[in-house]
Amino acid sequence: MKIREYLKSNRVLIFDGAMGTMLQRNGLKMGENPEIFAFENPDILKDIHKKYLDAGSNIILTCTFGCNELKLPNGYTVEKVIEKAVSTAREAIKESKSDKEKFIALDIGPIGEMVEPIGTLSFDRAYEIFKREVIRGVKSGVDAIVIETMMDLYEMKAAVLAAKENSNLPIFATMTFDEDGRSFTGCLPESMVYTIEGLGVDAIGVNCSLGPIQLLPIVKKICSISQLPIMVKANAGLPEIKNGKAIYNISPQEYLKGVKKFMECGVSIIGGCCGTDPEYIKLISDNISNTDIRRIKNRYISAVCSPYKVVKIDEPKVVGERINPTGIKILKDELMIGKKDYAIKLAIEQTNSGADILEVNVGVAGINEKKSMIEIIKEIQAIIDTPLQIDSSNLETLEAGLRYCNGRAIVNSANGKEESLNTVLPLVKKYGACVVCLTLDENGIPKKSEDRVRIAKKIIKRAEKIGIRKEDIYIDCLTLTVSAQQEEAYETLKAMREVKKLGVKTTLGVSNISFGLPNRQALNSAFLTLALDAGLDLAIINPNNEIMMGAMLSYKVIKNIDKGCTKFIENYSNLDDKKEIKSGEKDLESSLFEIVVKGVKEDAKNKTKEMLKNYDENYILDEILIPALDEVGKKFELGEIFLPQMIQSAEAVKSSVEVIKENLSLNTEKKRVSKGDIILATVEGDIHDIGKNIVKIMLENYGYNVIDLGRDVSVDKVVEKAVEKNIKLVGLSALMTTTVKSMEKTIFSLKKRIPNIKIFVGGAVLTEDYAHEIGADFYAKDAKSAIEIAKIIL
Ligand code: B1M
Repeated sequence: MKIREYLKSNRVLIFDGAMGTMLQRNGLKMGENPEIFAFENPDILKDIHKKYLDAGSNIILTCTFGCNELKLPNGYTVEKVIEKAVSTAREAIKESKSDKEKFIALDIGPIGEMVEPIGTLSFDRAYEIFKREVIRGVKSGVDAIVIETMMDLYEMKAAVLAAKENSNLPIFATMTFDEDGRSFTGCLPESMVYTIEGLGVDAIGVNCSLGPIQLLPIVKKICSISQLPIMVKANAGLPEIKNGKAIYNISPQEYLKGVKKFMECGVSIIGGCCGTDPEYIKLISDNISNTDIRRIKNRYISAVCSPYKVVKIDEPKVVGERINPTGIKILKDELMIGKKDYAIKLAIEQTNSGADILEVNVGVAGINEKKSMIEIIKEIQAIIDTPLQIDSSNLETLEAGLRYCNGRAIVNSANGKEESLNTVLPLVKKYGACVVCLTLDENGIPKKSEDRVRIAKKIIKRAEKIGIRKEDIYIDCLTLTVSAQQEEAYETLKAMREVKKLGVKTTLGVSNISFGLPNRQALNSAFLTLALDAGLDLAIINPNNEIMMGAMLSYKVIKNIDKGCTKFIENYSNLDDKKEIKSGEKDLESSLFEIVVKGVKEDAKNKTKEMLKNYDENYILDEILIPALDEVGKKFELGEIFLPQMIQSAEAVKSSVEVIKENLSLNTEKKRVSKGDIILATVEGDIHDIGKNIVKIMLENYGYNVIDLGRDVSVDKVVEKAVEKNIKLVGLSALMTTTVKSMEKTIFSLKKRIPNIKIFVGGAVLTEDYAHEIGADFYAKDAKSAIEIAKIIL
């Protein structure tokens, strides 16, 4: 039986358990590369595989988790290591005594470097790295591909696309979540399901990081929405570090209890991750091999998402129409020269006004639309968590939008023309998107509702034929202009009512109704309300328009969707305050504060330049930038924003600080005799350097020569540099409780090597007392205190 058939059967599929801990038991040292150890010791690897197979695993993972071109040391290629890993697994299968069906899966883990915007690795580069692994896995003859322990949805998407586009093998895709129910980069399990399931994998699930008890709520969530077989490979509990080793505290019996709970939720693929071994797998196999799996049949609800936000189309939703150069001159001009500021502004503004989804259209004659779409999408999704609708009449642009979108998007649009059905729908299917379909064909837009419904039926049939679900089709019965085609305008609403009966969703660009008439808002809002009553699901409107949003909110109250009028009250109880905000009377300081919190780099730069005309640098730093970052920190802690957004805020501050730095150097004499050398560094393990950089600017401005060693600086590097340069004063920065330990170590080593050296320390986690406790001579609460210290010592 092939794996795909197996997955359709009633039987549970059992994976193996941990590889790393098993290799450690057999001689792998801490810090040693497991893939290389296994490559050099194939007998050990074969023995581990055999133990898992004999314990009852149906499917074993090749020892290739970290086998990518960035991680492997010189002398070892991805091809060589994968080939050997697969052949060793195959030998183990041959020699195993188990009479179960047995398969080999190519194991693919994270690259080890973060993909943009969190890291610097491009999406395309990540794709190429995974592609190389997939190609060799296929050549070596694996039966399936397992992509596991992913923490970033974007990286997962790159891996899945690499697997799909370069093989026909079954794909199992699992991500790793923390106890707060999100991945390390903030991705929701629901976002993983909607995005990855759409891409056409065979099974989906979770692995690593938590034990079965902590994983259960996450597994339940996945089981309640997924349409696929679900896989879980938990850790043997939460690890405790003892003598530098991770100790896992859950016994095989307890693990089995967890497995049974997973299966009650509908999980049908089981294995073990860190800390588990053949004993765990044997117990699972002995106890559940003959248990029928509980197939889940969830009602399918169409949804789109970013990694951080899922928008279910289970009630009328707003698609913000503003990122579209037609009629917005600034946007058009900016797109022509490759600028993205205005598009970002529109994205933020519409999200703040209540858009559930943002449409992105960059169609300007004479520009490279595909490139522009990719750039805008990347910028928007680095800052905003609102899901996207990609709008273009150009197929390449649509595909680019779908490919680089981090999450699940809507395509705008397909229509009843043969060409569109043959080209757009396959793209929608490939990227697992939803699709807006216009009821027009080679003969244009039919006048009568029956004919529009006929086209809708044709589109639905064709979409379903290639595997697009009805629920993911949003039929647009097309708004006609009342001033020109008054008789046909109402036909749109009639068609919508009929189309709704076909089990699809509907959408409309509303404002076209009033073109050429005065008081357009009156017509637009009346039409919107009528359309909503005819079954409109996605209203493509300007969310900044209060009358339109008011009509939407009112409709939801009257229709009993907004229970207890909660949203309506929430939105309108502070109407007066809102008016004040809209009138643009906010002062400059709070604007820069908000710009930083939102993380808009370019605006931060411009606003800082503007502010420097009236305010001094210290005021901007101490009263605006640092409090804004504090706010960002709070939001991060509360789970309101996630790592990518925190990075964008940090970038905004950096660009603002850059302007401040330029301004300071303009106002300071150029040639000055140095008052002495100072080493600055953010300690090992810590990458926060904004505070340290501010201290550097200030010290330089006061005439000191700063040797900046950067961030995440090892103890040895600081000591060596201090010795080499005969330094009298060193400044260390640390921002995390965990890295204060490195600070202590650095101070200890510095003092040991250069007993007379003076050290000052700073960073938000420190206090005066604590600074002395870890051996520092001075504590610098801020940049000004650092200057006072430098004056004393130098
Ligand atoms: Co992170 N981060 N961060 N972060 N980050 C904090 C510090 C955190 C408090 C946020 C939170 O949870 N509330 C938290 C630490 C919790 C703790 O241990 N107590 C945290 C975490 C957990 C993390 C990650 C682990 C998140 C993750 O990945 N899940 C990760 C860590 C990675 C690592 O370091 N290994 C991480 C990553 C990041 C970003 C990359 C996104 C970004 C840093 C970008 C960069 O620096 N290049 C970032 C940011 C921006 C923050 C917050 C929001 C802001 C820090 C900052 O720059 N403040 C921060 C929350 C907060 O502090 N409110 C947070 C402004 C800066 C001017 O202040 O550095 O204190 P500060 O400097 C002051 C003074 O302290 C003093 O002078 C400066 C000016 O007055 N000072 C010195 C500082 N150093 C000095 C040295 C001196 C003298 C004075 O002499 C040498």
